[in-house]
Amino acid sequence: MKTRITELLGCKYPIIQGGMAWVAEHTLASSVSEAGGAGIIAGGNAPIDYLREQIRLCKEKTSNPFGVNIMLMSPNADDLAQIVIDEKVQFVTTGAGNPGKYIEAWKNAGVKVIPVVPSVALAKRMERAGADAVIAEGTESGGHIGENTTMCLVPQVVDAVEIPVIAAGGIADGRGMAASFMLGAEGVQIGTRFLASEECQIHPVFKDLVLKAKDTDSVVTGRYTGHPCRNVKTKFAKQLAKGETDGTLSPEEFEKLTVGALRRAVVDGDIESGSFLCGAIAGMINDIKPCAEIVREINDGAEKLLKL
Ligand code: TUI
Repeated sequence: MKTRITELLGCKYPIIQGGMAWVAEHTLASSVSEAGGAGIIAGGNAPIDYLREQIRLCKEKTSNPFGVNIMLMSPNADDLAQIVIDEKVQFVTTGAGNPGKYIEAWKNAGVKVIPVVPSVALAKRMERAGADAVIAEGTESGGHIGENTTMCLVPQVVDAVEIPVIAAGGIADGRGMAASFMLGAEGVQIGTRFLASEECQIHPVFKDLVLKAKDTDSVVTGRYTGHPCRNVKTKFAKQLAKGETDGTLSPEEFEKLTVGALRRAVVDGDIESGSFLCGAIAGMINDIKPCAEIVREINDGAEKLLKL
């Protein structure tokens, strides 16, 4: 399917991999790009040398376009934003904030800019600031989320801006992609489905949690800290959610317990104190496949439905 997104990014399919902190490293990103999608390396909270190395390793594995996600709450965001320019990365997605102050420098360097937006207001601001596209991300997504759902947010953003819109949140197969296109999206961003890919480097315990998850097995924690995150409903996540709701855990204690929790989940598979970020669609994912198969099946499934 050719859309303004495949044209913008120079990829075969309008399927963009989510910029999952700690998860989206060069093996996953290059595999998605080699499959004809748009792979992404996550800057997350990483040190700048780590990101530079990951970009270089990715270039060795694929000559197809790939991008970098800048998590704007990172203390290193300024330096990570500059590395994207120095390394001539094709496109950047941003999350957890307003990337306004970087957009001009990225555009001047020829880097395509695609901010994640949780609202119509931010989508319009990003368009005015020169963004090439936006990702309208619903609350079904894993990780840091906004309030509105994909079904409600995507058509409202599509109506509000002229630039192309990528839908995200709760999309993991051809049906989700076709539905997104019916809402006016011209691409999809997919995270959780790629957690259960062969090339994804997360701890096997994490993959198993995704495979075993049912429809009711994700929970949002951290609303009261201002950084709500959707996770697999482990005992740890349930404890956090309970402490938050019944007032037995102060926001300070919550922050203390969750510092380093992404790393503990992804690297150590630590079920006792790791935060296993994942989307509400995890219940639908029951097998581990190569990225190439995932990308092809989602695209072909959507194409078939959209031609009906
Ligand atoms: O960024 C994400 N998902 C993430 S980031 C992350 S790492 C993290 N760790 C601890 C605390 C918080 C994050 C894990 N998952 N998705 C994109 C996204 N962006 N979702 C929501 C937003 C967002 C929220 C507010 C984007 C802009 C925004 O605007 C605020 C403003 O300044 O207008």
